[in-house]
Amino acid sequence: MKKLALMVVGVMFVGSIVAMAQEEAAVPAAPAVVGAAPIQPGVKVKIPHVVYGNCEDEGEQMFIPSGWMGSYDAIEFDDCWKENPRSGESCIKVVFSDPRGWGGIAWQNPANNWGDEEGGVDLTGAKKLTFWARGDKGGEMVEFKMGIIPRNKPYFDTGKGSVGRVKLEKEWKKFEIPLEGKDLSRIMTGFVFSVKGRSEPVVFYLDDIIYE
Ligand SMILES: [Ca+2]
Repeated sequence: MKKLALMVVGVMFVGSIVAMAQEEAAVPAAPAVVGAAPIQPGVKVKIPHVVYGNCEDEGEQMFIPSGWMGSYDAIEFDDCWKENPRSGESCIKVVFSDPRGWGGIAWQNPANNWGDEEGGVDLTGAKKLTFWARGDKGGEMVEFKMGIIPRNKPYFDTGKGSVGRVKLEKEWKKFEIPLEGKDLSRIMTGFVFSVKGRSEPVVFYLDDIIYE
């Protein structure tokens, strides 16, 4: 069982490197090939669509924070953190404690899908992805994005967006990834963060991740 889990993590890691390399290259998407098979859309949801609000909402979640990347064993993830949530009773607390590595989590549909299985969510109509974040001390650097499954995968993300790497403050602050004009008909990875390690553990909080 443990061996299987490690194999899955290995595949995830390779997938994330490919996704990062593609993003850094910033090559414009190739024009659609005439006669290519139409893209199968994801499950249609109403907008606004809440990716995360409170841990009690878990039964309704479309996107699952299952895609652990990089130094995944240095990530602690608690989506029922009760101290100082931005809304309701809970928020997400993340601790990353590999000083030399990087780590991240992708929210996937279904869980553990890196684009090889059918899935995805149709978020057509959303104009932005908003979320709230704060750092434990202030000054934490974290990158946020969505749509990281590249087009060479059978079930790729039809659209992607990012706020880049941002500096968090000690107080809750709202961030926004603009989505107007993007094809949101099949979003496989609804939310992604990645963080580089520092000499001390990087601790930050997230709440109210919403397509609106
Ligand atoms: Ca909350």
